[in-house]
Amino acid sequence: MLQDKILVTAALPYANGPIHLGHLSGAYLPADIYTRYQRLKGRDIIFICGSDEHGVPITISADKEKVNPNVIIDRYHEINKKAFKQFGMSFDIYSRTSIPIHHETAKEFFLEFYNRGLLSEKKTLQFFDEKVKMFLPDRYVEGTCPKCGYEEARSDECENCGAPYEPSELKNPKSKITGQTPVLKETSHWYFPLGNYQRRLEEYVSEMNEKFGWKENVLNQCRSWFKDGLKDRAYTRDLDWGVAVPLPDAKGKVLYVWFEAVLGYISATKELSKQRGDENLWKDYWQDEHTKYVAFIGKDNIVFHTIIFPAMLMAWNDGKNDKYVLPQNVPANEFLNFEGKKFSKSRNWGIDVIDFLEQFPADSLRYTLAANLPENRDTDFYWKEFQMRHNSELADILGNFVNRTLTFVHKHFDGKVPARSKVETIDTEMLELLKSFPFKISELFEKYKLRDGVSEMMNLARAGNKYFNDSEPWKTIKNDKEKCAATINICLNMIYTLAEVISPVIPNASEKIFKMLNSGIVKWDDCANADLPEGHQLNNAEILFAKIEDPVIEQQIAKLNVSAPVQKPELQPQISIDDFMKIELRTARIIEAERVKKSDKLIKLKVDLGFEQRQVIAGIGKSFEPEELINKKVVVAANLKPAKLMGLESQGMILAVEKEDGSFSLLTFDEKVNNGTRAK
Ligand code: B3M
Ligand code: ZN
Repeated sequence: MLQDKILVTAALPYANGPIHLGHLSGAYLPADIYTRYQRLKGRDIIFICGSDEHGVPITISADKEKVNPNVIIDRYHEINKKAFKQFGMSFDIYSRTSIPIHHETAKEFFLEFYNRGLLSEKKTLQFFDEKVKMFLPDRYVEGTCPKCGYEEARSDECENCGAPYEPSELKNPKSKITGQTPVLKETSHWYFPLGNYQRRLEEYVSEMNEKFGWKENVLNQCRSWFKDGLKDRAYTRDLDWGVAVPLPDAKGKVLYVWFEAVLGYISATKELSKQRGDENLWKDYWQDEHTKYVAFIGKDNIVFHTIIFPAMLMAWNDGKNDKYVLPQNVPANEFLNFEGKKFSKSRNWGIDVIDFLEQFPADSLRYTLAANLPENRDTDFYWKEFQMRHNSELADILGNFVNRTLTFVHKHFDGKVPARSKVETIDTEMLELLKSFPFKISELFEKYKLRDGVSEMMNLARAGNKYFNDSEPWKTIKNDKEKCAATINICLNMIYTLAEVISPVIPNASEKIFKMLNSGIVKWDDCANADLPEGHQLNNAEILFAKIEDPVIEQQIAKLNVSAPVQKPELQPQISIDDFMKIELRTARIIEAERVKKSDKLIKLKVDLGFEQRQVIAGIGKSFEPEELINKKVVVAANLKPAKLMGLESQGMILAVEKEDGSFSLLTFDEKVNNGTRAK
């Protein structure tokens, strides 16, 4: 039996920057295609989204610009809302987590857990910046790793060697806000006993998977969390931006952003209830066991939607309250990259959605992204592929089929649907095939195989062109007008079905086609039986997709290679020439290289300085294989005091630059320079 209601949520993007194409591919476009399709199926569905406006990502952006976080969230909430609208996202509501109803909802959940004694208060030591009187979250502290000596380690974990440690073990800690040395101060937080829910969560995931087929990438992440064992999690933070912890003596504490952000889906639905003047609307979806709840997200949010949020809902449901539905499926996508690399705002790699849509039609972007969704693995957006999909598929296959048929009707049949009285095998076969498409696409969409559904939709247009070619109406119009009429009648009905099945993916083109057909959209299941009546008057043909010329695309590619202005870094205080000359920079050739055991970062090198050979331990293991390093001529800081890394002595340092993605590029010399030559 079909469930009668569907609740769809799409991850709430942080309102600290503009969304890019990767976000669209990861969660938003799949959610929109699915929702639009379900609406055509006649299902009772609501589609919820909004801005995530709390958490450290917001405060970091605000600090960078030296403004109040409100300025940041107001700005990006509006920008992203507009971008989503232009892209054709058909949310029922695009809410935000700064609204009072959300604060109330989040507090209600917290208090429910607190009052039932589920939360335990634990004391820990955390860094505190006395100058700004604030506790520093992990990303706000930097220091030297107690294990490997890496100088940009975070307060609880080293990015270089991966070692976890207590904040008190970090050497030379510095506050990123003031640059001062923070002190360790006792703080207390409320912990949720996530581990107690492990067994039930495992059962939940496996039951949902058995019944509804979860994606392998999602199951794998769940399994690995279960394997490591779920641990208690602090659901509060020391921060002054967020939902205040609703307890006395909790000044300066807010709810952990992920605790409240997932509840944002519920509060957004409550807001929708208000807007629609229907107090119970949100309960009709969230608290009705017949609701099918589908949460669309990107791969970095999986654990929060398959473990953290379900555990919260289970905990709530254990009380005597109305019970919430849990996600029935979490069809998370992998990432979309851009021209072979990760999107990066600071490196000017990628394009904002609004900029894109100022120059190209939303449908072309939707189609290109949909045809290449990262459903099972990361995929890439390439400008050239975008041009190809637009020109060779949307214009040459879909647009051409519609256009040649409509033009033909206007030329030879006065723009009226001709009769289908003389049908031959080729025609009945075509009609049979036509009927199968909506079912095929339906089956794929129901299983979240949206990319395959999209390719079927283009296959229908392909079949249309083939049928048109094989039937040769330009010949039959001269010698068998009745047959010609049947061909064109069938082509028009194919176009009708096409207009319907493309609607979830490219809604604007769909609307234009229906207008040309002087007709309107019907229920999905009826579209294959569409029988445009004989004599039905059609409207004029319109070009659906104008070609995108090469120079337009080349201009976009050229923009990428201009590097973005980078922020001026804080430079060290000036030094004299004499100070500089104290550093002995000498050229050396790498003669041996091997990985340091139990470290993926460190490589043990032997370098030849001409006057002697030295052992140097370099943290470049993630960027190079040892073999690649042999014979490279590098620059060594040769008068550094020896240091020990993982028990091995390092007698110098190799000069390298760390790129933004964390990988290294070595400063090298050509082989004509003698070993041991001084660089100055
Ligand atoms: N804001 C993370 C993100 O934008 C987070 C998602 C919240 S979903 C409730 O990727
Ligand atoms: Zn380390």
